[in-house]
Amino acid sequence: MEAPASTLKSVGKADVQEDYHGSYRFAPIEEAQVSRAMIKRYFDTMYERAVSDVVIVGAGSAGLSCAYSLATRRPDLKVTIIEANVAPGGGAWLGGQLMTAMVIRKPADNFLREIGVPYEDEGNFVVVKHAALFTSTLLSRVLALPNVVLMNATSVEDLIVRTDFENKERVSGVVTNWTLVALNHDTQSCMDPCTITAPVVVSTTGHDGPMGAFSAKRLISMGLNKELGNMRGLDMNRSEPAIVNGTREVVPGLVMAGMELAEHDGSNRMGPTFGGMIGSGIKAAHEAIRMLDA
Ligand code: 48N
Repeated sequence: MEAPASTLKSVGKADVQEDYHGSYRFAPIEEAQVSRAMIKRYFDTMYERAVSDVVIVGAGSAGLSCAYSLATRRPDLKVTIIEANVAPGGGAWLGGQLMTAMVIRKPADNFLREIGVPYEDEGNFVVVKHAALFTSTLLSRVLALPNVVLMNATSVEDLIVRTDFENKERVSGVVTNWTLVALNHDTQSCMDPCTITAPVVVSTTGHDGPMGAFSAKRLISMGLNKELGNMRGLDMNRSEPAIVNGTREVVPGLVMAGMELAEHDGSNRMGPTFGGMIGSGIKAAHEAIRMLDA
């Protein structure tokens, strides 16, 4: 029921004043204007992105590096990022053991210069003074790109799978729900999800854990893969090239990257160094473009 016009009349010329001596004045507003400003934008976006070109699952360092590389190389593509947490960024807000500095081994420092993150050069590696400086800069660059949409507080609960013309199963999108709903399926009767179809899905959901390694585990439970490789012990020199070089289309339609790939392949972990996540995300962007152009 439309609110009475009188309460939604356009306010006169805003008599605003930015004053910090007691007479700060805002432009007047109607509560419904705030609600409608959010509702229209969010649900128009949700409607438009129900069909995307690439869906990236997980906005950690690998997923965000992929989103930036993909969306800048191919501004024609509709890139939609689905992130379960309210706060995107995954594990990249801190370095290791809650310490704040972030170590990135060369040549991944090239990406820092590309997005404009300052660092200290230590020879074979560089140090960003606070991991949040890297993650917040990368997030701001990604969100400023016109062809990228981030849906946070939203979980991928399943994968859309179709049989292609060769009778092979192909991942063709994701099944989504608000994360608070996804976490409460056992407390309420069926709360059905929504869907986003896309010819390419990039899964970067991180280590195994309550929400992590989502696609790696789902591919097994749906019979598209036999078993989880299970990430091996820490070996920085072995793990980072293995993850970057191993980033690939693991089943038709789905590229896996970042620490989720370590769980899928059984490669080593690298601990508190993030160059492998950056390189894996960029490689995933190249893979997605290859698949779309095939
Ligand atoms: O940061 P993560 O966990 O994952 P990556 O692969 O981007 O980066 C991993 C990196 O932070 C490390 O673990 C470092 C290098 N340590 C290595 C080591 O040896 O310990 O980001 C994954 C994101 C998170 O933000 C999750 O909330 C999100 O994915 N996520 C999901 N989002 C939507 N739907 C889901 N089902 C889902 N599952 C996880």
